[in-house]
Amino acid sequence: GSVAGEIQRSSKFATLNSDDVAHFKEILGERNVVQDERLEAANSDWMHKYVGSSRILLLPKSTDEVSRILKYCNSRCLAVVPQGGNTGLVGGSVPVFDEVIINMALMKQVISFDKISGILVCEAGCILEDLISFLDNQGFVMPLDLGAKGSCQIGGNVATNAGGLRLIRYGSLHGNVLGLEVVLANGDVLDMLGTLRKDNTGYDLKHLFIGSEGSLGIITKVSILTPPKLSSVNIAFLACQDYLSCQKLLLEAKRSLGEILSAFEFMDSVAMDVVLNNLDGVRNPLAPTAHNFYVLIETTGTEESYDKEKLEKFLVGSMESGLISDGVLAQDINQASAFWRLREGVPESLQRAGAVYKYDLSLPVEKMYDLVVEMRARLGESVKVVGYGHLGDGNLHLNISAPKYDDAILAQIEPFVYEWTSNHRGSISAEHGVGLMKANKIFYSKSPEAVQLMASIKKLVDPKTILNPYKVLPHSLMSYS
Ligand code: FAD
Ligand code: S2G
Ligand code: ZN
Repeated sequence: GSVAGEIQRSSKFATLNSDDVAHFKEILGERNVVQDERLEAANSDWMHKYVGSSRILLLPKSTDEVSRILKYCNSRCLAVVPQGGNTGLVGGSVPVFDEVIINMALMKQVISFDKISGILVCEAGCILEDLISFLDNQGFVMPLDLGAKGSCQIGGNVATNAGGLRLIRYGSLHGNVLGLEVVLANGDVLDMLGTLRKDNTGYDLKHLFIGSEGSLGIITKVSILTPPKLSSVNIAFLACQDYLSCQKLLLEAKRSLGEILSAFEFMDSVAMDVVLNNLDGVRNPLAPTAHNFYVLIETTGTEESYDKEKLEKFLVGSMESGLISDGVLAQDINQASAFWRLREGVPESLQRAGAVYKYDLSLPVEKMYDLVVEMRARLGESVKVVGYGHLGDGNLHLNISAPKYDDAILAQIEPFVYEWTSNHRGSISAEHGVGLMKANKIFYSKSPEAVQLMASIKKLVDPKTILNPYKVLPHSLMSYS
């Protein structure tokens, strides 16, 4: 990515030597110290846009091993990058230079599950999809779902404060996470693994680590409140002629579907074309008419007939008032999955289409699509400008798809897109985090005083700044040189 080209490896950090390798093998055992071809995947992010040059990948199996590794790295001033499923999209999960990679994949035990309260305690390396399946058998659901569920880990979800497809219903991880166990840079284990819904005794420190992107500590255990699985889930795939109708449809959905609304996603016609042209086995259920916008609505309730009647009434009303120009209600689980595939498949189809510049923005809903229109005017026909995302959360995924990465294109996008967002008092990162990509852009969305306090907290908790250096905070405040 562009930022890496601008920064130098900090001379503060030691370089890995054979004693270090021997020490890691003593702690982890030979097998879980990796220096073979598996390093290549660990050094490159999901988009293959950010590539590091780490010479070692460590796979701890327990909190104690994480503690002993960090204590050692801290004493040696070896920089480290905590890694989960490596599905992050802002360059936060891979080394910039030769940082030691600590991947949590082996720490994937479910520790306890309370079938009455729905409180799950598990290790950070649990893959989201595995937790979804585990809970399904218990009659519960995870309070988040995202397209990366097959690889992302709950530790990475918490570290990035991942939003995803159900935030409109279950809220953010700041509300669902009840406790964390975190290992600090010096090896101290911070046990905040409470399972209480309410605990007002002192500062609620876990919130510092939710969204800290590996820069304040390594999350080793998570305690999370999981909602009961409800029996009636319905999906509708709708078409709108213009963006204003999408907004009005959102308001109408909140009003007339109310408590059963559980997802409200939108994608424009360019996104639909990219999906249809790059994924196999998908089709537009509202063809052959081409529409300008598509909306996926999911309801989750307890009474199938009641919910279906409510949804059908909403669809008929929206059709009559012209808010939607077409629509279809999934008749079975296959159709429901096919509708979700169209939405969840956008990132993968963009990846297959070529180079992609991703902007994950929070914006006032009424203004959101103006930016897509302005970007199209700015960039012309040589690239595809795609607008989609979690409209219910005011979260736009603006993706610019080009045949290949080209700094001339980047120069037309940045800083324009950040300035536009800042001028509309939006956020330059709604859910993906800041990572490496936006470490020096944080001032577009946070005041200097707030960023200064973040840097002070960072230096208090990680004085040698060995945890995920060059990420999240502006390099000017972090004295890497
Ligand atoms: P990684 O990518 O491995 O790491 C992400 C960050 O967290 C890094 O800074 C890393 O250092 C840190 N980290 C990882 N594990 C730990 C730990 N145990 N302790 C401390 N720090 C840690 N994101 C959304 O918010 N919403 C979406 O809807 C969404 N959809 C996606 C769809 C696709 C197809 C893809 C590829 C990605 C999507 N993402 C989405 C982005 C990404 O999946 C999330 O950010 C996810 O939470 C990252 O989890 P991970 O385990 O892959 O973490
Ligand atoms: C989604 C994936 C990231 C992107 O699909 O909700 O978070 O911009 C995104 O492709
Ligand atoms: Zn998203």
